[in-house]
Amino acid sequence: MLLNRTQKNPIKITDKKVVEWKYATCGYCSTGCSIEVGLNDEGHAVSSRGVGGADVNRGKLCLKGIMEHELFNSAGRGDKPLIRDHWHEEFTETTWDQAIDKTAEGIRAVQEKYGKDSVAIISTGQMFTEEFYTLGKLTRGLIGTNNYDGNTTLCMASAVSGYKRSFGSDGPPGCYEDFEHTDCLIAWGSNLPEQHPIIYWRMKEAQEKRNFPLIVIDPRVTMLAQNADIHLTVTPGTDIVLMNAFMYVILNEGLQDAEYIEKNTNGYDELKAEVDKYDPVTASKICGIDEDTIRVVARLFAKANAAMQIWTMGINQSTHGSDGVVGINNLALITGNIGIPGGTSLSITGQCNAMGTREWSSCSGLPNHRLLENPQDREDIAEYWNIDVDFLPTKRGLVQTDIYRAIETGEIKALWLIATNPLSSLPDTARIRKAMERLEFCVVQDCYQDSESNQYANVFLPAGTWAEKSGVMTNTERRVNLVNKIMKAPGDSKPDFEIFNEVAKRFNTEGKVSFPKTTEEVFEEMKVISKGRLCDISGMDYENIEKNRGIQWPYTDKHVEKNEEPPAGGKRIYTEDATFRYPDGKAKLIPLPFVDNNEVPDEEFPIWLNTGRLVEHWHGRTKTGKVGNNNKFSPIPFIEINPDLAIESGVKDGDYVRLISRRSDAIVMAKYTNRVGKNAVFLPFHFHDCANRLTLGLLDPHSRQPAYKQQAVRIEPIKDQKAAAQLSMEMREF
Ligand SMILES: Nc1nc2c(c(=O)[nH]1)N[C@H]1C(S)=C(S)[C@@H](COP(=O)(O)OP(=O)(O)OC[C@H]3O[C@@H](n4cnc5c(=O)[nH]c(N)nc54)[C@H](O)[C@@H]3O)O[C@H]1N2
Ligand SMILES: Nc1nc2c(c(=O)[nH]1)N[C@H]1C(S)=C(S)[C@@H](COP(=O)(O)OP(=O)(O)OC[C@H]3O[C@@H](n4cnc5c(=O)[nH]c(N)nc54)[C@H](O)[C@@H]3O)O[C@H]1N2
Ligand code: SF4
Ligand SMILES: [Mo]
Repeated sequence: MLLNRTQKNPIKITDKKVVEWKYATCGYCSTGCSIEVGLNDEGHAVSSRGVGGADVNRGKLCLKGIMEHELFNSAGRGDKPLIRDHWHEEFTETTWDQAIDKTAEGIRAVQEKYGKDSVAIISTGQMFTEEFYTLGKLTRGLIGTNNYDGNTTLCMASAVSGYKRSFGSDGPPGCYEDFEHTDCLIAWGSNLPEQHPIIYWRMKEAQEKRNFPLIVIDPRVTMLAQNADIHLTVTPGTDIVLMNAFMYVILNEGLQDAEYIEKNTNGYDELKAEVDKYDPVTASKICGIDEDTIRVVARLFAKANAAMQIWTMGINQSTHGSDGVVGINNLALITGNIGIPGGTSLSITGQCNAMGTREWSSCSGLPNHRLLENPQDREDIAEYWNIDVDFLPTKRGLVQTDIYRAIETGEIKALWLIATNPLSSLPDTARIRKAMERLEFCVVQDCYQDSESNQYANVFLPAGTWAEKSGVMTNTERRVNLVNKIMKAPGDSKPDFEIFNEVAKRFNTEGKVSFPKTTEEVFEEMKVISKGRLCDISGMDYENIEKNRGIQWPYTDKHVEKNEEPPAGGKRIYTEDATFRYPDGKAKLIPLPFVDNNEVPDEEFPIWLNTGRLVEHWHGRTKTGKVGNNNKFSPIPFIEINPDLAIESGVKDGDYVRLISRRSDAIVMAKYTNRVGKNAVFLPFHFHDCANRLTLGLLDPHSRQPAYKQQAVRIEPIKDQKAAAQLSMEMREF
């Protein structure tokens, strides 16, 4: 008798004995998956699962989400506040009161000696919106430094800047459902299957049903490119030339939506005059895409009933990052593809709450997209916060990348880092190290004590992370979703929100400014100041957010009054004529001359270095490096290298090699693959003291975001493979 499969080799799934599931939103990427954490009868978190009824992920999670409960018990967490007088001394454990006193005194002393702006505060896209809002109030309303920014300058600044320049405000116009309506999709520099796996799944499912063409523009054969109908391996850093050439074809073949342009935009003539310089033949010589392919894609896009563009870091992280975003918006505007189902220009955001920072942190301005430069906005916020309006600066201070330059020049003397790790994430590590050494006072507030930047801290404030606290986050499609507190933060560590409230007590000595005790109360305050604005959340509360598995903004009290359930307000913005955020309601078409200012390969450094991500890891790996099932896929630094280039360089598959740039060098393993061309290598930036030793990080002139993806290196084989292996093993340590 034949045994059937289950009898022969039964699959056993361990019963984790979950007695209760608790609701949260994933704390890694900006997809914003609804997640439930399973607790056993001892209250330990033993499992994570996707939430079936959630519109975003419909029961699914990627391999980071599925392991997320393991973070609660992971190695390297901080559980006691630590202090020391100089960064090269040993830390000593202390009480919260002393650590917070030292923080406040350190900030005050530097401000008294060198002025208010000599202290910089750098936050993140990885806290809750209520935490950003509270930190913003503390920084702008009480501490009073204008040099306050987030790591979002490394990530979303070009998208923000491009949206503002085109539409008069930040705010992505579309949503994931647009995949279900589109007739053509262009993805610029975005590797969805690895970086936003569940958005990819939504896109793929829609594509299988309706078979729309997918065009991927990326110098590397990513997993998304493998699935593309047309893959354009653009020459690194030249996307705007390609955009101009697409527009050349569209405008010169009369494929534009003239009525939409007339009703909704300004600047057509100026745009046309610039675009006319980029005929496909001229453009092809710069961007490396042949003239016929340029014409085919331009026509496909313009003739589609509804056409959509998405993009991520291949565009934002460039010396033309902001222009790239404007170019994408230009293409959308001239073809009438904004605010319609399937027709949009959708920035795929990075961190879980990068959008929340953009909306509420006050980093680049004041809460809810208000501007420091606008007197009415300053008046409004000063009144809400009960502070003197003259205390607020009248224009934005330095961004993160410029803050580091100001540390070098001695303009900035103290730094408070919150949930960001510049020593691993900023370009040119050696330069960052030198800057950190110059600081007179540094506070690091991180959930992991082994974050590299903590080497330079005078005070370490151990924070809770993700579902060790409660609050909301906004995802890529403007969906506000809730994280409930599921576990207590380890040891004596505290939620960031509580830390901010404690620091606030030291600066709010007259008690004039209110700092509510719970994040839910903060959310209620935010609702009030959002009323009537683009990002209006006045119809939301924690209860209806969880019930709906997230609500997209705008969702207003008016919707609630009329009993209109979500998604009544927020699927798309700019859906009607002339609703853009410039005073006349029209969007701007902006000409984009191409300036060739990148570091490019030459004789000495003949190979492009492209840096980015892997599906299993998160940034500097403080989190995923500790989760076995994530870390084991790629525990050591490696490059993707084309076999032809490798053989020419005397490098075997699996050899350790030395990469050398004008800045420094790094030891990595060489992995053969045809994903990269013969003139380029791809290096994931997840490993300590590796990718960013090599990067140059030229800045975009509008957004000041670094160009992490374009620099030049050379490769040297290594004779002593054993020693190199040892070095590489050390780099995996924390
Ligand atoms: N697993 C995982 N997921 C993540 C993250 C993570 O660390 N790990 N981080 C999150 C964050 S914060 C972000 S910002 C996103 C980033 O998400 P993505 O931007 O999708 O990821 P990257 O790998 O940084 O870069 C994307 C692509 O840009 C391409 N590229 C390089 N140069 C150019 C160019 O000149 N033109 C074009 N068109 N493309 C180019 C690269 O080849 C690469 O394939 O991912 C988020 N999701
Ligand atoms: N070469 C290269 N460099 C890059 C990029 C690239 O593509 N190439 N991408 C850039 C981009 S897009 C980004 S977004 C940045 C990311 O750069 P970083 O912000 O430096 O990245 P993370 O490693 O995520 O750092 C977050 C820190 O916050 C801590 N943390 C996590 N959750 C919490 C919390 O709830 N509270 C507190 N207090 N701490 C917490 C983590 O332990 C970690 O130390 O890297 C940039 N750097
Ligand atoms: S796709 Fe992003 S949000 Fe969803 S589970 Fe994975 S990391 Fe979390
Ligand atoms: Mo990012």
